[in-house]
Amino acid sequence: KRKKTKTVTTNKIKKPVNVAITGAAGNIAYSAIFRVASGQMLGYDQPINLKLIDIEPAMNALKGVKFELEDCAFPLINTITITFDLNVGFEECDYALLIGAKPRMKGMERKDLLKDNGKIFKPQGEAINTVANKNIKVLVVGNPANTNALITMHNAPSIDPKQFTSMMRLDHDRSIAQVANKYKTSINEVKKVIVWGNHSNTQVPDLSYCEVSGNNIKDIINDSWYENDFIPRIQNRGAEIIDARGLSSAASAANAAIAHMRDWVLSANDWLSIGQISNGNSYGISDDLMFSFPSICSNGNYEKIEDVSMSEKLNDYIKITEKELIQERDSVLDLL
Ligand code: NAX
Repeated sequence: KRKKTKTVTTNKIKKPVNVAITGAAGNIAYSAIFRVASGQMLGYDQPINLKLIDIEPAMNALKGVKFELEDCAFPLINTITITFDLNVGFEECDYALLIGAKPRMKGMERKDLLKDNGKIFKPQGEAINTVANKNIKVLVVGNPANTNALITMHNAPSIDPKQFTSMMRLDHDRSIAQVANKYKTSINEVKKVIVWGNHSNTQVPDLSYCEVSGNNIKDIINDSWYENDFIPRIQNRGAEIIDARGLSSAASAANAAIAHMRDWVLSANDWLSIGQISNGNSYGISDDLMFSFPSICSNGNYEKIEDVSMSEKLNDYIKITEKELIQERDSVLDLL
């Protein structure tokens, strides 16, 4: 007599995706990698092949990170590769967090970093162009992030420029936190914040469309708090953290990188600030800059929110951040 077999229904298991992280032996990566591995970036049902990239002298330290990752026994981790070979690290890569660069130390200006760090991103763009998947999503964190993203994009001509972004999310989240603090309300009540332009102290945090508990707070931009406290606070928050910690922000930067990629892949119900290629924008910003615009994400894509109107004063500020990005780009023309 034959026994009846029971049919068991299982959830379909997703195919692993390849996630590359550069600067993987560094501070931001140490805060980011474990959260990515736990599913906080791509979802708790998405298996991951982790490709951890750093320079050759950092391989021993990176081996230690790999050991710790293994010891976490993350169920979503399929494989872990550590490498200094970009063609191995970016092979069939689906998502890349380009974090590796020299951080700005006390007293150092971002423009000092430009020359040194720009050189890191040209070969990375070339490797992404050759070996990564064509639908790769790239987030550049390493400073100067916007111009480094532009260099990476230029060196990967076979990939849609829209797949390259630079991180403004930390500035965006800092703005939300300051507004929530000012209005003595929770983070969830603050919506439609914008940070325009460059991730530097010329960035333009804009509350013209901001809503707190559903009410537009645009009049706040005429308040002295906006001009004298809020804008400089956000523009100089990185330096404020370096002063206090003696090190640049790491855990908050990692958090912002994860949130940026998560919302790009899985969507978010709010405006976001995303450094993206400026071509064809409705704001009169020059083409060929990685410029932060207000954006919304859906179905794995982001779109600029067009035709947000702004005061003359904000427009003047935006021209300053645009000018800085043009100067940054012009100083690395040999890398584009
Ligand atoms: P760390 O110095 O701790 O780590 C950097 C790591 O990058 C090191 O392990 C180093 O060996 C590695 N690296 C250097 N050259 C590399 C290359 N060619 N390929 C791969 N890896 C390479 O710096 P950390 O604090 O992690 O900061 C990393 C970058 O993020 C810096 O450029 C920093 O300025 C930038 N930041 C960007 C922020 C943003 O909002 N966009 C905010 C935080 C942070 O300041």
